[in-house]
Parts: sequence; structure tokens; C-alpha cells
Amino acid sequence: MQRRDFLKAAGFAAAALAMPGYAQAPSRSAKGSKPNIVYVMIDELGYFELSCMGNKYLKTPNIDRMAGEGMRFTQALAGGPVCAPTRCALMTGQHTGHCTVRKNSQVWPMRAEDVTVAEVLKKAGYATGGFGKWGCGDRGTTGAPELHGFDIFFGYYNQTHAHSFFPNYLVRNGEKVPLEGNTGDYHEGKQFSHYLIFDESVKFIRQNKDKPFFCYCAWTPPHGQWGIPEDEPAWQEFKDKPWTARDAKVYAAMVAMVDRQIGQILALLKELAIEDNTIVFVCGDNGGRGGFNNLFDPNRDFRGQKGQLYEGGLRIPMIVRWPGRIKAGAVSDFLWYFPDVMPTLAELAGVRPPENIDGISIVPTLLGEDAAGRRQKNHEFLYWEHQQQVAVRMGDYKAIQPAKNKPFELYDLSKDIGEQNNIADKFPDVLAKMKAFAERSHTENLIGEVLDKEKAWKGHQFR
Ligand SMILES: [Ca+2]
Repeated sequence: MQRRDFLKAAGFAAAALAMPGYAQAPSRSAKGSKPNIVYVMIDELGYFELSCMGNKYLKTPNIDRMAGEGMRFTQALAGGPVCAPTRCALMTGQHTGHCTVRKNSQVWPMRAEDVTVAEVLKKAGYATGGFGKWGCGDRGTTGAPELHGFDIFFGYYNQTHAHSFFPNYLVRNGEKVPLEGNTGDYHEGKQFSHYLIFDESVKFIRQNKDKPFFCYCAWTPPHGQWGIPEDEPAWQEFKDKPWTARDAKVYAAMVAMVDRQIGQILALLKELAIEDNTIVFVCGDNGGRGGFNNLFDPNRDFRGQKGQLYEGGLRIPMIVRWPGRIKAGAVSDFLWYFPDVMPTLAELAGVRPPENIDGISIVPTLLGEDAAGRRQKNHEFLYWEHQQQVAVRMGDYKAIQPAKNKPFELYDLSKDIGEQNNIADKFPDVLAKMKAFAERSHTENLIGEVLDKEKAWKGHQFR
């Protein structure tokens, strides 16, 4: 063993000893350097909507470049097939059979005892900021982000409020921030909310450049309703495309705009000389939507779309970049999903995640098993439930019950990525194992509380 490797191993052992009960000892704590974390989640961006994935119409040069400088995942899956549950799984490390927010309800907040990534990172000394769509609890409820570890959260708390890019207010730490000149019209107004949200994201990074920070950019474009400022450069690029639907042009412009802003964030990290100590994630939040007569073909090879537990509802683009630490241009088929983000970020920060999570840390996959000091653990099972649907992954096998009164279907995704050949009858033992896991995975869906009746559930009134 070389001296360097020995020191690494010794540091690893010491960290493991210092944290009894922690199964996955932090690899970074021994070095005393916690990376900054930027997590950009683009609302609805589909797996095949990147230009590096061969999309014919959409342009994502900055995300493509990021993929060349980092690791692109082919089997990263959303926590859920729609906005709110996928965010709750991401924030809590729990799958949708355990987490609190399991549907896009306006009145189902996280509970006070739910522990988020931000709370875990805060304990590790991180500055924590969230910008965009929260979706896990309205103002005046136990689900509000400022009660869950965020120093600042700026944007929309409520799902439906986030449908407008020209609302007459946004929310900062539970308080309304009026947007003068906006009437609530979906497509026009004086202040484009996403510019404000992007500016706050940038400001947060600048303000916290000298200490570890977690910048959660849950940005809303290109989610509808599709309104964009006339002078937005990306709109100028797409507004004259020969596509019938105006909304399709706005969608394409929004993808290009967000891509440009990701480039600006990467440039900012370089300018602040924190590029080498910042890990950046860029991903979608649920499967592609497939609107506009499926013009952009977000789910090309997959069955279904957003809202379903077929691959089209779950498979998302996922790129992770950390110069010098994550191998440039790597493509990984490691199978993981949103509940894994919590333990992964906790390990990078050198703290322990809560006990009651469903995720596993993917640090060995990101940094290499040598650097992590251990082998990558695999999921035995992954689990989702959504309304009447249930799905389980076990290796290449995918079991799905598409509705309550329908039997489970079974697919081998290694041969059948389009989920077309149901092999449930051929492999009853495999299916029985997966169904048993599904039964074990569902717990009663508990709900948070309203703390201030004056504030709660009024967040969607933006007109
Ligand atoms: Ca979404």
C-alpha cells in the first residue's frame, strides 16, 4: 500500500470509528473539506430533450458540455412521476411509500418531524438556499421550507401558484414578496418570476462563496403555463420556428434559457475560484411530458410519460460534475433514484443522514471506489407508488401495477426498455418477490399540520 493510500484508509477508519452506527463512513470528513453543492432540477426536462441525446429541436450546449466534463447517468430515476412527491422523496431520502407528500395535493404538507437534506447539511455547517418550486407545504404549514433547514427559500411554495411565470407575488421565507406590475395573467406581466428566482440563486452563491453551501435550484421552466418575456434572447431564437403551437416555441426557448443560465452558474463558480470544490447536479424532476403532439419526443425509447410509473414517467436526465473528482465524460448505468440524494450529500458533507431513509449513498459511483474507500452498494429494490399505480425495480426487472384493479406486469428492461413484453407469467417467482416488497413498502400516508390559517392554502391565489 502506498503512503497516500494508507493515509486515506486510516482517515476512513478514523471517520468510521467517530460515527458509531454510521454504515457508510464519510470520505471527505477526514480531509476537512466539504464541497459546495449546487443541485439544479429542471421542471419536466425529459431524458431525450438534451441535444447531446440527439434531440432534433432543443438546444442544450451548456448541459452537453457539463456531461463532457462530468458523469452522465442512464438509469437515474425520479422519486415520483409528478412534481410534489418527487420533491418530497428528494428532500427526505424516503420513497413514495414512506414520504409524506405523495401527490400533487394543495393541502398535504410535510410533517414537522420530516427531516430534509437542508436540515442535514445545516448540521454540517452549510449555508442552505432553495430557489424555485417547493411543493412540500404551503406558507403557514409544518411543510414550509424555512422550517426544514433552509436559511432562505425564494419562489413558489404552492404547486399551482408555480403555474404562472407572471404571478403578482412570490414568497421569501414564508412572506409574500409583491411583484409590481403583474396582474396574474399567465403569459404577460412586468416581472418574469424566473429571472428573479435565477438572480436569487446567483446572489446566494456569491454571498456564501467562502463557506460550504447547498444551493437547491428547483427551477420551474419549462413547466407550463408558457409565458416568456418578448426580449428574452432564447425566445428571439425560437419565436419564428415553423411549429404550429406557440407554446412549443416557448417551451424550446425556456429549455435554451435554462441551459444558458446553467452555463452562467458554471462560469460564476469559475469566477469565484470555487469550481474545483463544488459539485453540480443537473437533472429533470419527473419523466418528460410529451406535449405539442410529442414534437420534442422526450421519452423516445420509453413507454408512458409524466404521471405514469412506466419508464417514461420516471427516467430523467442526470449529470453530475465536479472537476478533478468525478471522471470527465463518464457515462454510468448505475441504477439509483431521488431518495439516494440525501445520503449521498450527507456523505460528501461528512454527516450522518437520518435512520429512516430508503436511499443509499452513490459517492463510490461518483468519485470512484478508491477515493470513496469502499465498494458501491446496490439497491436490492426500488419502490414507487402514485395514485393507483405501484412499481418496483429489482436489477433489470421492473414490476408495475398500472391501476388498482389490474394485475402486476413484469418487464426485463435489459431486453425491453419499452416495456412491451409482459413476462409476468414466465417468472412468477421473480414477480412474487417484487410484489412482496411492494406490500412491505407502503405505509399509511400521514399528513402535516396547518400552523397559521391566515396563510395556509392561499398560495395558489395569484390572480
Ligand atoms: Ca415536474
